[in-house]
This record gives sequence, structure tokens and C-alpha cells, in this order.
Amino acid sequence: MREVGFASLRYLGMLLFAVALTLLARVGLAADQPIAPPQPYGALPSLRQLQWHELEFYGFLHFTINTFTDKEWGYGDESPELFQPTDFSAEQIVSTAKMAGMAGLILTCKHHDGFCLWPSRVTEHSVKNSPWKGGKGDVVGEIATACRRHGLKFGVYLSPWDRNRADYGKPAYVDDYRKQLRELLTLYGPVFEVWWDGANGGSGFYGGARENRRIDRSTYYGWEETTALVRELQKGACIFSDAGPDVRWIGNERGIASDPCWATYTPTAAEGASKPGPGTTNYREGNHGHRNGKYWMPAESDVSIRPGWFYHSSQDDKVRSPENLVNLYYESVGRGSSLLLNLPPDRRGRIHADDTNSLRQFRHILDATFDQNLAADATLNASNVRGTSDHFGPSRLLDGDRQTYWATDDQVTSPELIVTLPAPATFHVVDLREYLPLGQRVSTWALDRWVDDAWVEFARGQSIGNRRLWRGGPITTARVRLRLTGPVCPAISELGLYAEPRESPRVSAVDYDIELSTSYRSYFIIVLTRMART
Ligand code: FUL
Repeated sequence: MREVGFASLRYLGMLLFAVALTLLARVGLAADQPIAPPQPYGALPSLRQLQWHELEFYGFLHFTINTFTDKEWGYGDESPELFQPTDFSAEQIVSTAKMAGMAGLILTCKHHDGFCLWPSRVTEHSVKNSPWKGGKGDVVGEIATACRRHGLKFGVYLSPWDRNRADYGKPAYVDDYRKQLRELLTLYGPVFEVWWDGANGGSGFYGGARENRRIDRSTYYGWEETTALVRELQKGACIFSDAGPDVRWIGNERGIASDPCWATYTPTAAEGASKPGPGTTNYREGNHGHRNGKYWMPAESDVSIRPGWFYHSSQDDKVRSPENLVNLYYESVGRGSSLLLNLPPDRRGRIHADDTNSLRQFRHILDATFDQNLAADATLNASNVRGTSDHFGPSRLLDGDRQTYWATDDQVTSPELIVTLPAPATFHVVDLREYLPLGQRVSTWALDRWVDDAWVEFARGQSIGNRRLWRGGPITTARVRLRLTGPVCPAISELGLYAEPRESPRVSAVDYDIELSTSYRSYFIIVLTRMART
């Protein structure tokens, strides 16, 4: 009896020793050798793209001679004398954008008519020959300075197509286009985005020739060389066009990304074009991107707050409603794209009060929604944590830091995470983010709620990327489950549950969408489609 007791004790002792050794080994391992992060997957973002992803929502300013001629596309023969804002205020424009929550502004420094909003040295068709400020004005300079003052980024739209220039179509114009770009990228401080439009070539004034000029869009501009110039002068600037290289067009001017909308993309050349570029890409594919596309080339959704890109007093009663703007936010930012919302300054050179009011209420709805993460005090249980290390634990999802993430072991590619709230809560929005430096890893996601002792699915989809906002409900529950699948283990950086405010703003629900003709943007046929989209 005593012997048996002694043997069991000895056995127990050995067992405890082994367990202690294992634990020590683990602790030692965790202390000495941190668990390696997952290997990156697929196409990866550059540093400038990562910085761009953080902006999410920024504005466009369409302002030029068109504002004074009531046109959308100037022919190029308009006298600079027409440019005469009566009360221009960069301060009012930029502070309105800031109030709306925009992180930056992209200005039409030159639209298709060729009129430059800064005193460019390579053309006479600019503010320097307008009566505004006695020809001493510089809209680009004032907007860029006001942006810096308010902490907004500044970006430039420089139309490749110039309907004013006599030499448009010849190599000399491309040289001057690059000189204009050099002026913009050297005289006005840091630029976060350079915007290249796909509409180029067609009818115009062309120094009095008044003719139709066709160019080979694939070769004429020498985009490779111009890209190198941007890289040389502004390393941090993302270049936007139908085919990137940094940011791609969403493929419509309604501001709506497809669901799913992948950050990876392989642009292909449009029929008749030798390579994809501005105006030579099968741009509709940009709407969804491609799972496992060759490049990290996230989408930007551009749309105007009014039917037109430029200000027309006839459209004062057609400003998008706050609810419509909120919808756009979910349909762009909420699908991993950015939202580029156009605000057209009026003839005074200010944002019209109707636009400002709509923006203010839009901001109010979003602030009220995202003010409090209902999951902030939740307990998170993951089916797997990479190397059982805290470094990759689920608490990283709630630390408000997109540089940290929950990850699983390499072989665990379909994990789940249970979010237990301190008490049942009601929410309408689920917010997810992937850790982008490791690529777009998650293929599908699904969300369940706990009802009557069982999980019931309430949402599913593909693609997370920079940000995925599911909106619906209301969902009332104390437990939510997230299920993921993908070709590799996930790396998820943030998770949030949010309730939308109950009161909804009382503003006209009449909205308009702009659709350009199917023959793409060369032919200016605007179809105004009346829509009630709230
Ligand atoms: C289009 C242009 O033709 C429009 O005038 C506007 O600038 C829009 C953002 O891009 O292609």
C-alpha cells in the first residue's frame, strides 16, 4: 500500500516536472523567440498606398471658367476674362470640407478647356490673364495653403486633354503638360494624389483650328515618363487613373463600388488599345477588381454632390440629401474603396449653403454612428491564435490600432471568433478591417448572432480589405460570431459594432445620378436619371 502510494507520488512528481518544463519552454520561447508573423499573401500595397488607405474620404473641387459659363466641358476658346469669382474664399471651401470629415481635397488645377487656376509659365490661358485679383491671383496656391492650415491633404487634377492648345496632339504639348505638372508638384508643398482623367482627344478650339483631334491614347502621352516625373518630385503621391498605377477608377461616376470590391486588380487594355492606361482600359472591371489580381491597385469612387461636376445655379435644388451621402459612404468606403466626393464652388468662389447643410447632417449621422463601439468591452474568443501569443490575440481587434492584428496559425485558414458583449445590445453596422501590409487574405466572411441557444447567420460576403462595413438590422444580441475563410490564415486588425442614430435628417430625398455615355467619356452625353435612393 505504502509502496503503491510512493510510486504514484513519484509518477505524479515526474508528470508535474514534465508539465513545468513544457510551460517553461513555452514561456521561454515566447520571451526569447517571438512568434513569426504570417507570410504576406499576393500583391502588396506600397507605403504611399498604405498612407492613402488611411484617408478613406476626401473631396474633389471642380472650379474653373465653366463655373462662369454654366458648362461642364469648356471648348477651350473661353476668354480668361470670364474667370471672376466675386468673393473667393479658400478658407470657406476648405473649412467646409473639413467639417464634412474630408481628409483632403483634389482641385481641378486644369480641366479639359486648358484654363490654369495657377499662373503657369507655359500658357497664357490662366488666372494671370483674368481680372480676378488683377491677374495676381492663384487658386491652387490659396487652396493648397488653406488645406495645410486645416490639416487636409492636397491633390491635383491636371487634365491631359487640353482643348485650348494649338499643339495638342503634337509632342510639344506633352512636354508642356509635364512642365505644368512640374510646377504643380514643386510649388505647392506635399501632394497626396495626382489625378489623370481618361477623357482625352476629340473636338476643341486648339488655338483657333476648331477641329476634331484624335490621339493614340496608349502612346501619345508617354505615361511611363510622366509617372517617373511624379515619383521624382512627390514620392508620397498616389497616381490615379483608370489603370492606376496606385489607385484605380471605380468605373462609374456614381460613387458606388461593387460588392465585393477587391483591392487587387489586373487592368486590361480596351478594344483597339495597345495597353491599359487613362482612357484605354476596360474600366468596368475596376468596379469589382480581381481576387488575386496582379497589382495592389485599390479603387476610388468619384461622385458629385450635385448632378454636374461644376456649379450650376439650376441645380441648387438637386443637392444630394444627407441620407444619400451616407448611403454612398457605405457603398464606397464600406466596400474597401475610398470616396471622392465633389463639391463645386459657386460663382462667388464658395461652397453653396445647400451643399454645406447636407454635408453637415451627413457628418452628424456618421459621427453619431461611429461614436461608440458597442464591442469595446466585449470578451473575444478565437478558435485559434497564432502561436497562442498575445501579440496576435483577438484583443488586438479592439485596440483602435490598425498596425496590430489577430492572426491564426498558418494551417488555420477558416477560423471563427466569438464576441460576447457585457449585455445584449442593438446594432446596425459591423466594421471590419484587414491588416493590409500582409495582403488581401480573407476570401469570405459570415456573421452570426446568438438566438435561443443557437447561432443564426445574419450576414455574409466576400472581401474585407481596408474596410468592410456591413449595414442592416437592427440586430439585438449579446453574442456575435465571425467566420472567415481564405487561402491563408487571416490577419484582421479591427472589429466594431455600431448603432445608427434613431433620428433621421429631414431633407429632400430627390437625387440624381450622372451617367456618361457608353462610348466612355469622350462624348459628352449626360443622362440625368432621377432617383429616389434613400
Ligand atoms: C470626367 C471629366 O470629363 C469630368 O468633367 C469630370 O472632371 C470627371 C471627374 O471626370 O472624366
